[in-house]
Amino acid sequence: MPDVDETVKKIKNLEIQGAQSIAKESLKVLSKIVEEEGFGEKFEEAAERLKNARPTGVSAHNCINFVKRRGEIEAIDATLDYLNTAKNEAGKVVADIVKDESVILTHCHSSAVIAAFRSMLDMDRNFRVIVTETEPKLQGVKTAKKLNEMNIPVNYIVDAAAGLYMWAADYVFVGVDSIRPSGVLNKIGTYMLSLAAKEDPDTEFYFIATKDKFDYDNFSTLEERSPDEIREHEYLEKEHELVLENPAFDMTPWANIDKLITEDGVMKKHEIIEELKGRFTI
Ligand code: RUB
Repeated sequence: MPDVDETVKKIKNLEIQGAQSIAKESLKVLSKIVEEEGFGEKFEEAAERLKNARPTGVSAHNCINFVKRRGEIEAIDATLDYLNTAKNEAGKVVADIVKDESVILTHCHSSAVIAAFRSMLDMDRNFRVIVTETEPKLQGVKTAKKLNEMNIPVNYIVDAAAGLYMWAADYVFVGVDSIRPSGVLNKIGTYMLSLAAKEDPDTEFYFIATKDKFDYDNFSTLEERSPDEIREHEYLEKEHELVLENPAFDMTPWANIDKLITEDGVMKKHEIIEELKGRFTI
């Protein structure tokens, strides 16, 4: 299955990253399979591999299961449309509530956060963005590049500087991999940012998501990636009596979150818990 192999490889090595992009690319591969062979064995096998390629982002799991339940190719296009529309709607909700002339700190690369910045531009908001480098693999560079293309002023900092820069930030905007009853999963370092924001009474901490990020089936786990991604020093390239660990995601508890924003608006904790009792549908 060349397309499936290639896409799974790109998802695993982060060429395709961010929960929503992973879901979209997975749906596109499945669409080709359905066109050629329908919802048969090949679809089932590919669906399982794609859903499990990145076990923290729950979006692919939800979207693929929705398409399977519907069992018709039209559901794939409808889901792709939903993902774009819902993200833009969530972006508008954000743009409506943030104050003008604000400074926003962001971490990693989230298409939902980019959509919020785009809506803020559409509403003529003035703002600048502090972007953390997001090690390993410097995923913050992707965000900085995108913001530059959008002519949004950027301050780029190393991850360890985020606590110091929190005083300058009015908001922290981060994306979402999975929404759980106990909190929100996102790129490693998000939890630490939430703690720093909580210490600063002038900084609000926002997660920006769409409803495909709710972990209705208790599916997501915190992905641990290869320690090879963090062997940046020659000392670490050799065998030593140390354990190299590379967790890719962490969980931010509800107590540290000011707002979770989706296409439905700002969701309250009890609404989130209620939503988690249902299942993903568009
Ligand atoms: C990306 C990451 C993003 C979420 C949300 O991690 O944590 O914040 O996936 O992204 P990785 P989006 O680069 O390891 O996939 O808003 O695009 O769904």
